[in-house]
Amino acid sequence: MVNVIGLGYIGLPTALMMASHGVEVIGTDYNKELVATLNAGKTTFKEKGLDELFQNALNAGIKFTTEYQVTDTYIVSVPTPYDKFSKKVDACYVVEAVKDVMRVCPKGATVVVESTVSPGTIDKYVRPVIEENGFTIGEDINLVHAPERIIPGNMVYELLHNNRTIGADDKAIGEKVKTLYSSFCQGEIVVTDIRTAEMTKVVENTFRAVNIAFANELAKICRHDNMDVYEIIKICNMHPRVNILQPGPGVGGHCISVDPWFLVGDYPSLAKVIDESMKTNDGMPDFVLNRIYEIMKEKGLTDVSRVGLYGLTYKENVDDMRESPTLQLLESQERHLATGLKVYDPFITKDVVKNQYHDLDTFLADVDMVVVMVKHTEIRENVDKLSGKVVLDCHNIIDLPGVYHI
Ligand code: SAJ
Repeated sequence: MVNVIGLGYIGLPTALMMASHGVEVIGTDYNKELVATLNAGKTTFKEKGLDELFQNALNAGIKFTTEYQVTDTYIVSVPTPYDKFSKKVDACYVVEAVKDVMRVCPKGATVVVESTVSPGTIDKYVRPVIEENGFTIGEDINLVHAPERIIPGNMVYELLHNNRTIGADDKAIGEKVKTLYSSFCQGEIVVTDIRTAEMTKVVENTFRAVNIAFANELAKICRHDNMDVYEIIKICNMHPRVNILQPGPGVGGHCISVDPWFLVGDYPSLAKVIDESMKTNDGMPDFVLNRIYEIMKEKGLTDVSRVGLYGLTYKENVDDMRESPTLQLLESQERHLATGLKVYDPFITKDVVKNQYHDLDTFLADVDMVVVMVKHTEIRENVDKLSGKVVLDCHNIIDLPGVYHI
């Protein structure tokens, strides 16, 4: 039986996927409310295909509890935040979860850490926890790092089809865990050592962060001299070896806006390009705020409360607001002692910020200028409702005359 520890954005789909593919699974989370929701037959976040997967897993007998189980395999998928000052990984949740596993696990158990951690974290923080409990790693407990790779918005498909990395001290243990993941994973599964697995995960997200930063920098250069960044990227990408990403209002989520900082924190004198890239991305909400004031001036608009931000989540068609560019922009606005921007997001049904709306038409009726922060399908399907408004489109998706861009 597999005990999946942490039933959040990664742990829950992973547990459901395994259970749906014939593995006996019990999911554990310390959050009683979350466990109660799952036990009441409801999922805890919106994700394409998740409800169906949940139903399949329930039919297959998955169980949810707050208790750690006595079993032979544990998958730890708890969050790894970063310390905003030191920029280093904060492994406290992983450490606590492994400590709790050590209290119940029998000798011979395998502990798989799926949470993203910076290179060296397992050596520095996880191994000591196991050893302090009197276990010898490799003899009594097998330790494995199998970082997740799925993208919010397409998690279920990617869980099935993405290639995976498994890091283990011992090739045979790596192969054993590979067999477990092969129960559902149709991609290639590479077995390597733990430190390499730690590094690959962080490097993958850093690659994307640096490339988004490049696109954002191009947007700034093009804005400075009034060139069309989208046309330029489109033409450049016709070159066989060029593939530039898209500029946007900032980078959110719990991965690309966080993981690269681990490398900056650990290698401050070496990770220069990464450091600059992260600063560029983090500066985008402020850049958008300046654009708003610039456009308001040009259009003779004076009332900030007649300006509305469309989108609160960190990207399209998800309900996840972690590190969202809109939240960053609102914070920045408050720092400048200005408030009043209106906000709406179809995926956020609870009130989380000031001046928030829950209906597109009412929101649009109350604003003269709309800033498209997130390219949800809803706004793509309602472009006509924006005609007559001043529009700042941060994603180049609104095809109307006179639309402004970042
Ligand atoms: N973004 C841009 N321009 C782009 C692409 C993205 O500004 O061209 C922005 C998005 O709007 C969003 C942010 O970047 O705010 C991140 O979005 P994303 O869709 O690129 O990635 P995440 O954070 O949802 O998921 C990433 C994925 N990593 C990679 O693609 C290398 C996913 O595979 C990982 O599993 C996930 O991080 C994670 O959990 O680490």
